[in-house]
Amino acid sequence: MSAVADHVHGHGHAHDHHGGYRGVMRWITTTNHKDIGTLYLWFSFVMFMVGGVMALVIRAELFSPGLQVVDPDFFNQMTTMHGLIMVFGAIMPAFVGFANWQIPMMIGAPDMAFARLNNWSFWLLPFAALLLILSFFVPGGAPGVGWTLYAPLTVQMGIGMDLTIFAIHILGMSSILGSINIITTILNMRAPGMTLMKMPLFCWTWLITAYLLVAAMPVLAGAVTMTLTDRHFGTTFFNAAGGGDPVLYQHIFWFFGHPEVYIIALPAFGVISQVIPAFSRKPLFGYASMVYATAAIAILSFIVWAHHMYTVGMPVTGQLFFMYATTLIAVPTGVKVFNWVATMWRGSLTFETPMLFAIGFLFLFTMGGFTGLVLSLVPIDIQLHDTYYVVAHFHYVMVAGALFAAFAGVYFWLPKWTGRMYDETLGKWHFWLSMIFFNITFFVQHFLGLAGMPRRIPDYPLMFETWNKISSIGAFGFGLSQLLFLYIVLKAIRSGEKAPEKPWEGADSLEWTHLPTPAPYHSFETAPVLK
Ligand code: CU1
Repeated sequence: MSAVADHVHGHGHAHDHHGGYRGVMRWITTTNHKDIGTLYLWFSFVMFMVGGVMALVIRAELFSPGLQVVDPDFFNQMTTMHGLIMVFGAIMPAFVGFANWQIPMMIGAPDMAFARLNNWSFWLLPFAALLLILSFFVPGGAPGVGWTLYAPLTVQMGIGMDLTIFAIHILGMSSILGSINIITTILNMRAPGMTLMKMPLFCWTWLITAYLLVAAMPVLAGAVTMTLTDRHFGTTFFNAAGGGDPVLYQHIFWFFGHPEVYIIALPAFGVISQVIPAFSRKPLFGYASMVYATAAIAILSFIVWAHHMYTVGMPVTGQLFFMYATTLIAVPTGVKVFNWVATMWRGSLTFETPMLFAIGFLFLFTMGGFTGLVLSLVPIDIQLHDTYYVVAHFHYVMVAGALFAAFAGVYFWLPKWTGRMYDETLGKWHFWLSMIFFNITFFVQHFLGLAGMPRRIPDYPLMFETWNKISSIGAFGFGLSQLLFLYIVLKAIRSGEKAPEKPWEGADSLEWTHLPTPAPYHSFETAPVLK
């Protein structure tokens, strides 16, 4: 690493080995994008474990028919907090962590545009997480209303609901501030020669995601604020008795909620679009069409929200509009999947752990997309609404989609981030265990849903027992497999072999993801310095 680059990018790492007060203060006050990226990623992992334990409580209860592990109230609190924590605490911060690490280096910027704002964006998160956890310990406990926080149930909940609303405001602030930072950095701080259409695709997906966040998060803030005033200040936005409408809540929530799906998915697409070219030793196929497909998905994501609400009693015209608009999203998504496969076509493929997770993503995310297409069809959705089919569908998108992409990204960039290699054999074990247990957990949930098992209910008739047992066994296997991931990362950091300059045998992470035009820099560690 050159002295200049070290000064620009490596600041802070010199203090790595100071413990105690200075060590703590360094992480609290850091304005370095790499430090903040690391904080985001570790925070995300901790939340992933917390949300994961909640998932296991749910699966333990559903292992057998009858009530045995938890009472229905606590079960509802688990489904609610599992969802909120995984979406806002685990998945979103993971990709903001990737953004912090990668975007400045990929576009040749010395750091993020607003370095101190960046620090604040991160440090808001632990307080939001604390509020969510705290809600379990107040009278009435956490709100057991589902992560969607539907009215009118939310109006009747205890003070835990208010803590949750406050937490969502803070999470939203963090996301909006982070997005402003990402947009400003990408639009203003690219190195000379780094035009927008030369950026690695990961930067494009985050630029578009950041706009989605700025547009969608305030809508969620509005929804929970209206809930708050309905609860405490005598408004009746969602109360029919006062002239309001509970369905209004669902419209507002899903106007945020559907773009949120793509806020999670687009950065995952970005990671996959870096990993697949690298391990195919070919530039990304159809770069421009990838950019346009990403933008098209983002725009379409704002006009499909009511596909979550086919059963509320909307006019057939409305159902048809939202059905056609939703099926339209399959077109740009298909363009992406085609381009990933075409990138691999006749490439010099190797199958290290990041590529395994990327290919796993490709298969399973595409399957989640297809079940999404199934659910977009009104007559089918009316049958499957609020069943385990829906749960299976979005876990293919969230776990095998977003989480597998995050794993691909961690294994791919860990050598660059830490200077050390992870244990490839153990990495492959982590992939195969995750792949197998994921499918044991979630594939069978399609059958449960098709047979009519409702979601968010702690008990079920005997006929659902077999698949539930299998699903629960899979879930515990999946959970345990993630401890292996923690071990692999810690082992790499502490005693991993020194990583070569280009760890992937000629497939440096940047060279192969650009258009043929030479990028302003080729090596990760020697980013140009802006004069
Ligand atoms: Cu949706």
